[in-house]
Amino acid sequence: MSLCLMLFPVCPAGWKMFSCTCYLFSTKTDSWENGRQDCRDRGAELVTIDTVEKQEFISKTIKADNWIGLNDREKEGTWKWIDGTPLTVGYWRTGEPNNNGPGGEEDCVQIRSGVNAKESWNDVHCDNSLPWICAKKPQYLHEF
Ligand SMILES: [Ca+2]
Ligand SMILES: [Ca+2]
Ligand SMILES: [Ca+2]
Repeated sequence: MSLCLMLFPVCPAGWKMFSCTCYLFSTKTDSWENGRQDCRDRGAELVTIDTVEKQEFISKTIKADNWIGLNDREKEGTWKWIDGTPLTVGYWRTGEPNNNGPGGEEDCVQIRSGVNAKESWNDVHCDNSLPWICAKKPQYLHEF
């Protein structure tokens, strides 16, 4: 059993637990920045997807295209997670990222629903209105 599970992790009501992280799938839609702010207001951040297991969990949970915490706003073509970590493994759709859409420059990333989990990311305009996914660590009933 993992250390996390031995400490009895709990997520707030309405959040889902996966791999010792709590996830909130928003029901509202807004810009990437406003989604990010909503996560921060909840003591969380837009989700970082750093394992294929997380990618698959999120992919099968979402019912619509959702914001994730990845962007190239600072330097075009340099993808970073919200904590500044560079992207190592991405699950892009064929032809993406293309920085090229009807909204103009595409610097924020959506995970698409209803497509192959390993090919589901697309860069889109940051002002598009999408639901978003927040993530944070659980609280523990047993603290050392
Ligand atoms: Ca750009
Ligand atoms: Ca871009
Ligand atoms: Ca794109």
